[in-house]
Amino acid sequence: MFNRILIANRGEIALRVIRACREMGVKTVAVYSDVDEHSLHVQMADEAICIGPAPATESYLKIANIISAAEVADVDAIHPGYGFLAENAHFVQICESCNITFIGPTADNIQKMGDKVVARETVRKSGVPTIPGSDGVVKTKEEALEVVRKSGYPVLIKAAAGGGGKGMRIAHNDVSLAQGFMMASSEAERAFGNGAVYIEKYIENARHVEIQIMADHHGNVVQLGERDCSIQRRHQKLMEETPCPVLSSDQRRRMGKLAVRAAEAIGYRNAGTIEFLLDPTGHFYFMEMNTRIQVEHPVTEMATGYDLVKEQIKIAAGQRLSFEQKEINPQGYVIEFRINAEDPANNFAPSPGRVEWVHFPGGPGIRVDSHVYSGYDVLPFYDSLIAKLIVRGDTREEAIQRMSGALSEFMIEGIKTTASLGRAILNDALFRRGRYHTAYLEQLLKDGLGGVALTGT
Ligand code: MV4
Repeated sequence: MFNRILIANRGEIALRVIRACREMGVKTVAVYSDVDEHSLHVQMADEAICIGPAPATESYLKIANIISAAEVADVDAIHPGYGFLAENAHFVQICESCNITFIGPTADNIQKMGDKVVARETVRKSGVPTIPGSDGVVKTKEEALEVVRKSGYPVLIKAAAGGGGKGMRIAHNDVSLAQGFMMASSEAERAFGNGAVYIEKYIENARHVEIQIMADHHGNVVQLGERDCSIQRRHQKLMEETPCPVLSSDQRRRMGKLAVRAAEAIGYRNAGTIEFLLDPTGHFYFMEMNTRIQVEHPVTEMATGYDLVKEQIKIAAGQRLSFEQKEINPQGYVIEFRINAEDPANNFAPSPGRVEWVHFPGGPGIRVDSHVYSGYDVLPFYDSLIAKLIVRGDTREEAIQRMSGALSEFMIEGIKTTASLGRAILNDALFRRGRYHTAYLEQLLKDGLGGVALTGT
């Protein structure tokens, strides 16, 4: 096992990794920017090193600074958390050349899955259904028209280097296709330095269902069940749950098997997620793969009882997965709600500032992952996530009740948060029946939330 791990991140995920290391007897090294001096990850780690000024590009994203800190602190490994350098293949290569273990997938895994055209092609060849569309990159408007003659409208034009909804355009006819093709391509060129785009049939009213994967270095790949992540706003997830309320046990079994097959097809290592789009008729298709531990991983931890971050570390140290597929048995109903420092009454404008006072919920079946304390300054430079409330119940109704109670117990003064939106969703009839899809939240917001006021408090 490693002696010392550097955590190349901040906020709640840095604390999450520190907790896993502590239980494993591994020493931790935090890194922080100037403005994060008073952050909890700095306090909680065994050692902390300043890596630069506030802008992430000058600190948390600056590879040379992270590697220097790792060398100075003499760590064996780096855990990247999510975001920042977590899916940077170049960073993984540099870690390798410095003899530092990157706790995550291989550079090749990241590269392959980062190119959505390669990902789609590789996965399709292994027998996993992908969304009907172009064979690879579409180079011209004429080629785009040719693809649509077979699939029909509507279609989505997606950036090969995109993912998470960046550089996407919908087209309903030849005119919007030609226009969307040009716009998606130039937008992708500007954003990613790679203007390559591909085309998929647009699946309307679909749900986003993803499967958690873990793979060790000994050829073992397991899946730990699904998370329904359809409740999103502008491609930012707000709420996730397991099990997916509309998946039959047969569909669940098939989706799990296909996710394992996709991971095996690319020789995947460590924690990852296979995203599927589930259409209203029950068909599902591979969408993309996330090559990191995700924000919503606690949903799976609460359902399965496994510690996925500890498992990541063990795998990176060369150990075998500590559980087999046949032992994995997700139990109960888990919901996560993300609390962001944003004002839902003001178009979700960021709401940084001092937390004058905060109280977190507790009790049976409730988990809170947060780096915030009374007196903490929510900084404007980074992600607005300030807490994740995760609840588990024996039934979905119990989980909803529990989340409802947890949201009322959550009290914060000084900043605005998305907590009131959680209450509105939990009270919505469609959510309660499990009948929602990826456009649900924007629709709910437009419809005025059935009269429930969004207060920001
Ligand atoms: C789609 C789709 C419908 N059809 N692809 C959005 C983010 C990126 N992961 C891909 N996304 C979508 N791809 C086809 N062929 C609908 C979406 C989509 C979406 C997906 C998951 C969660 C929320 C979403 C919100 C809008 C669109």
